[in-house]
Amino acid sequence: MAKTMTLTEHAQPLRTLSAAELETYEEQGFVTLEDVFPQADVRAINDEIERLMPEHGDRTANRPGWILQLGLRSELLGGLARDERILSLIEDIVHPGIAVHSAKLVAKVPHSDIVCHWHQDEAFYTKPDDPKTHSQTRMSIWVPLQDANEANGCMWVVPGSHRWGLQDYEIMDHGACIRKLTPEEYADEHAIPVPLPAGSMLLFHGMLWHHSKGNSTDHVRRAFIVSYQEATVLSDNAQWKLIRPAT
Ligand SMILES: O=C(O)CCC(=O)C(=O)O
Repeated sequence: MAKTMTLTEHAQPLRTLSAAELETYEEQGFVTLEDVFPQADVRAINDEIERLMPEHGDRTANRPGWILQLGLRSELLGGLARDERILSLIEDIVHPGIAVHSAKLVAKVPHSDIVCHWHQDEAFYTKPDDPKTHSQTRMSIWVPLQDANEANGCMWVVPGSHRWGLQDYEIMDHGACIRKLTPEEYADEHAIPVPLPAGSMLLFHGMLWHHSKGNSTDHVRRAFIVSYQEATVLSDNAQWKLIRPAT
């Protein structure tokens, strides 16, 4: 019989963003937090991903090892997207109410030169002509499931770029994130890497310019990424899930 995996009970009281962390998020467009999930949870999540991979793992050239619609494929990982440890950290950013926009596993297989091009998540989420897709608070959390560093393809960001609005992009035929920002050279010049230990968290604004490079190591680099938006945005995205109603 398949073993049922569970996550650890979360600590009480739940952690919220400090005033300084919230200020960093507002000014820089991102903030990092260490030790959000204990290593026992990171192991349980990786075990669940191994279980899902044969059936649901992406085998395309651009996104090997990714799993889209992750929250819908696993009770454990759907529950993780609704985990109070995450919600209490984002509730001062995402309001009124909280809804999931999407949840997925993003991966860098060993010895891969597949980049995730410079992009803004909003370029994928907002349809300019459809007000139902316009969110004021949309943001993502990115939780590395292995220590992420420059060698295995950690995230890179351009601090403050969330303030500059939606940028022009071109559609690429290769790479994991195909809506590539056209100010790419500017991004490369002003970017900083965001290395993070497994179980920590990068919280970032839907407009923040970000990307990741290849993985030159012998081991996979995975991350659980969930995008949230205020519950009043009635997206027609099939994955849209209300977590906390707007009160
Ligand atoms: O994990 C990565 O390499 C980047 C993923 C990403 O930026 C995204 O899916 O929007």
